[in-house]
Amino acid sequence: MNATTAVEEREKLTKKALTADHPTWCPGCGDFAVLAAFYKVLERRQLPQESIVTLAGIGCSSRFPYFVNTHGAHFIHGRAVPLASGVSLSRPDLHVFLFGGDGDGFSIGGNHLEHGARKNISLTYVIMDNFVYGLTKKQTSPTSPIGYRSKTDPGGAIDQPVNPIKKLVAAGATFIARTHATQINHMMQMIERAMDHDGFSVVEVLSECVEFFPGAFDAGNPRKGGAFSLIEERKWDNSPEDEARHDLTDEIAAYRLASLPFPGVFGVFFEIDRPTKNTLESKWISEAQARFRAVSDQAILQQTFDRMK
Ligand SMILES: Cc1ncc(C[n+]2csc(CCOP(=O)(O)OP(=O)(O)O)c2C)c(N)n1
Ligand code: SF4
Ligand SMILES: [Mg+2]
Repeated sequence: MNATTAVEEREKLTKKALTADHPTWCPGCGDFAVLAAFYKVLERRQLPQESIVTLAGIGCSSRFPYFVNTHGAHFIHGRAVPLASGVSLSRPDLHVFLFGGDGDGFSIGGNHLEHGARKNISLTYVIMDNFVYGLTKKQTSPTSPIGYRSKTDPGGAIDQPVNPIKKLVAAGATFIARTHATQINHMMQMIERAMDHDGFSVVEVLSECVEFFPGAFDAGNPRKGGAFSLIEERKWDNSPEDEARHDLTDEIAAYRLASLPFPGVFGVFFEIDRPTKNTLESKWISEAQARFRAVSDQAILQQTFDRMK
């Protein structure tokens, strides 16, 4: 091997290379499994390390970027989608991953989530849903079930919770999946499929807060006597049994699956192809640049200022 080859050859991306700070989550927190699944996916995919970005808002789950040795930022509570949108639009060469909680995504960041989804920004958003505000020590979250006793609802929550899948379908997300933090292989599959989707892809992970909502997801965990029921996807193989399988492009069918009683079903609920804002905007930028090919950026700016005088 000559010196040039040695320089060009990349070192394998290992868990060791991807590990940053030691996670500060409580022992047994479901978020550890999500982090382990993410490391494994990155090891399997061998993406160039410098092309990976992990971003988050605020919350226990949003501490994720501290623990991953890639580009990253821990941003303002609920504002991770706009940050990630800017990174994704300006750097189409990067893989943008966003991590956060139910509070960050559906409460304070709910409005941003909807606009990221309808614009179909190219990014992968893993929402670690624990049905509670963990970091701030047990307030009712938008996904807390009715009756959940918390510091903000000592008599039990009274408000109808958000249904994440229905909200995402209605908002216009183009890939929506649901998994459970105790099902590591399934969680990895869902994250990989979300990564492979070009558009606003979201994976809701039921990730237990052992401190403030222990046992919340036992009903979806076979090891705790629950049922982890998978969505059977349509194969389009003209077989009679295929009729009963789930058509991923059918919004109404996704709603129907999302309406099943808790713990519901797991897998991909919805996936369609729709042009991303990334593609539409870059086309628009290159068309505009072609029109002004001979003029420098500074001259264009000056002309604009002159027109405003
Ligand atoms: C503007 C603003 N409002 C409120 C807070 C306080 N706060 C921090 S994290 C959080 C909720 C986090 O819940 P979630 O997103 O579900 O994450 P978890 O801790 O459960 O993983 C709240 C209300 C804040 N940091 N900033
Ligand atoms: S408070 Fe809950 S969500 Fe936060 S680290 Fe502890 S177990 Fe995890
Ligand atoms: Mg939470």
